[in-house]
Amino acid sequence: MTGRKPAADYYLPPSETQVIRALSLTPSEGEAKASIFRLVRQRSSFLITGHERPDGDLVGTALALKYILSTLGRSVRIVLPDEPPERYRRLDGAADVEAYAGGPLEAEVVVVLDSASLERLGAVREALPAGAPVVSIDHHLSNSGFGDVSWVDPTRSSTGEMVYDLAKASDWPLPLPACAGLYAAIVTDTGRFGYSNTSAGALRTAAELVERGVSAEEMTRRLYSSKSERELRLLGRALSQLRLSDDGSIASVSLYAGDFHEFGAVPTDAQDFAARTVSVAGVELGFFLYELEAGRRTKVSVRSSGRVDASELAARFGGGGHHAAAGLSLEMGLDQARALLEEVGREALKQLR
Ligand SMILES: [Mn+2]
Repeated sequence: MTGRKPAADYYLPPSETQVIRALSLTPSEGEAKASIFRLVRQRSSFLITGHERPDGDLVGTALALKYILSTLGRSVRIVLPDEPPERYRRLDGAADVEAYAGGPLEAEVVVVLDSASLERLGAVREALPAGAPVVSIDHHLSNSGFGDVSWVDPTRSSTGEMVYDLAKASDWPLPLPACAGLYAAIVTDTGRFGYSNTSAGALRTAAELVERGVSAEEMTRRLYSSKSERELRLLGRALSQLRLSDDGSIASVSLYAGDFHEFGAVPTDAQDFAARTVSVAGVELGFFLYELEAGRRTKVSVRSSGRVDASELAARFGGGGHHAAAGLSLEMGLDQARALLEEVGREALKQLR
C-alpha cells in the first residue's frame, strides 16, 4: 500500500545526534574535499546530475559547478531526471540543462548533487557510466553514503553553500553566472532566508555572493516574480481545495491528476504549495496531496508547525524527511489518501494533548 519515494524538499536542520550519525557515514570533510580536488585536477569530463523533480538548490548548484569546471577547461554535461521548473530555467546557462532522454551516459566522473540516494536519480541511475567514480555532495541527513567520494554535511543550508565553500577552498574561478547559481540555490532552499536552516553561514555565503556581483533583486525577479500563468492557475486550484479540520489544527491542499492535465502542468509546477498549509493561523499539521495517477497513486508533502514530528508520520508509510517537513507516497487515489492522513494526523495530535 505504501510507496518508497522520499520527498524532494527536506530543508530543516537536524538534531545534533542525527548530524553525528550522518557524518559518520562519510570520511572527514577534509578528506572528501581533497578527493574532489584531486578528481577535478586529474579528470577531464564530468557528468553532473541529481534528484527527480529538480529544485532550485540542485539546478542552481549544477549550473554553478558547470561554469566553474568549464572555466577550468573541463568538459561538463548536466543531465537531470526531469525537466526543471520554468523559474529555474531563467537562470544563466539553464538552456544547457538536459532532461534525461534515454541511453547510456558517458563521463570520467559523475557528480551527484543534493540527493540522499541513487534511487532519487530515477532513470538516470541506470544510465550512469560504469567505472566512473561517483562524487556525492549533499546536505540531506538521510544520505545513504552511496558516493565513492561523499561529502555530506546536514548542518549546511544547501548544496549551493557547500559548493561555494569548495570553490573558495581551492581557488576555483567563480564567474558571475556561477555566483548567481549558488545564490539561487541558497535563497530557494532557505525559503528566501525564512526557514530554520537560515544559518549565519547561509547568510554570510549569500552576502559574499552579493559582494561578488550577484543582484538580489534580479534573482528574486527571476525566481519568484515570474511565475507562469500555469503555475498561478495550479496554485489557485490547489487552494480552492483547501480543507480544514473542525478544530482548525489540520489543513490540506490538493491537486487531482486531472488538474495537472487541465493546465498542462507537471508536479514541479507545484513545488512550494505544501508550505501554504502551515501558513494558516492555528494549523499544526498540513498536507499537500497530489495525484500522480488518477485513483491509484498519490504523493504527499507533510508540514508541521512544531509539535508533530512530520518525519515520524511519513515513516509509517515508507516516507521520510525532517521534523517539520517530510514526504511519502500512497498507492491509492487522492480522496482515500486524504481521509487516511486526516485520521492519522488527528491521532498524532490527540496523543500530544
Ligand atoms: Mn537542497
